[in-house]
Amino acid sequence: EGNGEVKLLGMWASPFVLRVRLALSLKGVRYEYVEEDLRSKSALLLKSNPVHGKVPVLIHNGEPVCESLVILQYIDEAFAGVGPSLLPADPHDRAVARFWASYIDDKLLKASSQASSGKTEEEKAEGKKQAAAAVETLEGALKECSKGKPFFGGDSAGLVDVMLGGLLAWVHAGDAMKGVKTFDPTTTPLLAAWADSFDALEAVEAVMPEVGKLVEFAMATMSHGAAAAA
Ligand code: GSH
Repeated sequence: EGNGEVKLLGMWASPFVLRVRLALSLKGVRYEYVEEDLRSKSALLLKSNPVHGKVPVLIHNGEPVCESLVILQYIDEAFAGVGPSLLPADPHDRAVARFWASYIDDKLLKASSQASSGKTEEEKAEGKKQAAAAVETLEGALKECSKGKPFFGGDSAGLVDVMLGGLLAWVHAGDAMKGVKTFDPTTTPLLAAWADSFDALEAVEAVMPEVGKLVEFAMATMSHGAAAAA
């Protein structure tokens, strides 16, 4: 009611799409979800994101918005009257939240993808090391941003929570496959507690993909890649 027409072009396993679904769910914005086949992209996707041809794309009253971090900030502004804000009110607090949101893409995500798809074992090991360092840095950021509350956004989940939360399903899937704990309660107690609190939110549960399905998807993609390389 009153949101206008909201459509999201997505792919169920995409952590970038999940960010947007989390934000819409937390704010309580109703929307139509359209699943894309990325091997055979729809005309609507190619027309809406002609530069990258990637999901997510949010289409609001016929106007497309691309890039997950841009979409999240758009959602906060365009639906300011609906549900809680993702960004805090104070300009400096907003800047800090945006800083950590970018850090998650620039450092954590880059390092993690190098850890899993680096060209050499050395490259992978370096990615793993950098990802671990980024997680440690985020533990410190959580301490400062949350001021003793459960989320980066304080009492409720905000921009940084949604950015990291989008990766959470894949963190769980990766942990299950490797038998590790990325957000270890002994080394990163705040992030471990954060993950539990975030997963327990009703709005989050409603959109999180099943970890088992992601594991299956990862195995299928990996054997695909191995077959292609052979
Ligand atoms: N920086 C983009 C964002 O944050 O939205 C990344 C989006 C992205 O990589 N999307 C992938 C995609 O659409 C799915 S996870 N890939 C299709 C392609 O590259 O052709």
